[in-house]
Amino acid sequence: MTPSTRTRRLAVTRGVSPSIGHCALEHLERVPIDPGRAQVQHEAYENCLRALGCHVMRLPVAEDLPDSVFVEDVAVVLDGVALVTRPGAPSRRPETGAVADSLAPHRPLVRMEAPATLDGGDVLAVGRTLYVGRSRRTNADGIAVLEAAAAPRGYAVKPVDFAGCLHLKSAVTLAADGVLVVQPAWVAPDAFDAALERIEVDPQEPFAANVLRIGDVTVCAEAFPRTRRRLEARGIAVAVVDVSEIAKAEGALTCCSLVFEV
Ligand code: CIR
Repeated sequence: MTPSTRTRRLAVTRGVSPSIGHCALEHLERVPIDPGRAQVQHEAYENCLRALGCHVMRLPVAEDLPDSVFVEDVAVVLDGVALVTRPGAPSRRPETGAVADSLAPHRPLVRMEAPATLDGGDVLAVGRTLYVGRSRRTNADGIAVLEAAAAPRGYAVKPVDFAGCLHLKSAVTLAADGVLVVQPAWVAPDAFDAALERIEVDPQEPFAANVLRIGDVTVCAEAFPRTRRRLEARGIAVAVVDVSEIAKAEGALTCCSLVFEV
């Protein structure tokens, strides 16, 4: 590979807002969140991404945007295009500007307009297939806008029903090439290509299906050792981070970054 064709992996993140305690919630009871502790965990998460070869581009903290650490929801970055979403929660719509500015040097942008809504947490990319959760945050117009942006770049969009959690990626993510980690109580495992292998979360760890694949390593949350052992038993290399404070805001691992090649 010549230097001119070498790619690097970028991870866009955003510091934890001091107002995170006022976050949007769908399924969790509101409990106090320590912003300082969440920020320490977030920095450890960023360090984990760096250790896995990402160049971390951290956007400035937005004091008045409680959920702004969850950058995944405001954009879907694909090969050849980035869709700036219109998040389903109105309180989150002002988050898009800073993230769009960070993506503009790297991808042509498509901006979603009303009445479409979509949260990036509902979009699971498996190669050129985009599974999209129909949720309280992601409506049919949002899915249509995603399809219009993605199809010309060779992506197929497949809507998926799920229930019981905030986003599709709370229920299923990619644990390795061709391997899903799934919470079967929230999404039917047969909603996905039959060729994909499935690892179910341990029944004692309902929130363990959100893992973050970076290259050949899968980042898992410290809170879910049983499910992590299932991945390890399958031969998957894992890294572990503690996101317990961030989890109180109904966020997890994929939510806190937008990772893509440049
Ligand atoms: C929200 O309700 O939008 C935030 N409190 C949590 C968003 C987490 N994002 C994600 O799962 N992709």
